[in-house]
Amino acid sequence: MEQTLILIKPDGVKKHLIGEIIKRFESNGLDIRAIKLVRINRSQAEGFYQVHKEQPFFEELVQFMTSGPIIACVLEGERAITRVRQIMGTTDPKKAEKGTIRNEFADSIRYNIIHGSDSKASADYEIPNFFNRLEIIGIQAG
Ligand code: IDP
Ligand code: MG
Repeated sequence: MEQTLILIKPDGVKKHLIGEIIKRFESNGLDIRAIKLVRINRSQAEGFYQVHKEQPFFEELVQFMTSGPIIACVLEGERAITRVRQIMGTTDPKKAEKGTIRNEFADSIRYNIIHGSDSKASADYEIPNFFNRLEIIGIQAG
C-alpha cells in the first residue's frame, strides 16, 4: 500500500471542483486517509515547493498557492502515486491526456488545478507539511 498527497490548488477550489476531483479518485478505488481545507502562508508554500526554488516560475508558484484556500488530502492504495498522477494528467494541460483532470479543467501550466506527489520520497516529504501522524487515519494505534 502506498500513500500520496494531493492538493486541490486555489484555482480548483474557486472553480468549485472539489467534489468532482475527489469523486475521480474515489471512483478509482483510492481511499481518503486525511483531508482538510487550508490556506497556506508564504513560508509554508516556499517550504513545500523548495525543490523548485531555483526555477524561474518559483515566485509565481508561491504567489498562486497562497492566493486562496486549498484542499490537502492523503490518498492510499496500491501504486497510489502513479495512479494519482495518471488521473491528474501531465503538468501542461495542453499536453495532458484526454479525460484527465488537468486536460479537462486546467487553464495553463501555471494554473493547473491539482498537485500530486511524484515519488515515494516526495510523498514522504510532502504529507507532513499538512498532516501530523494523528490526523492520518490508519497510522495510529487503535
Ligand atoms: P507537477 O505539478 O506536474 O509535479 P512540477 O514540475 O513539479 O509539476 O511543477 C510544480 C508546479 O509549478 C506545477 O504544477 C505548476 O503549477 C508550476 N509550474 C511548473 N512549470 C511551470 C512553468 O513553466 N510556468 C509556470 N508554472 C509552472
Ligand atoms: Mg511536482
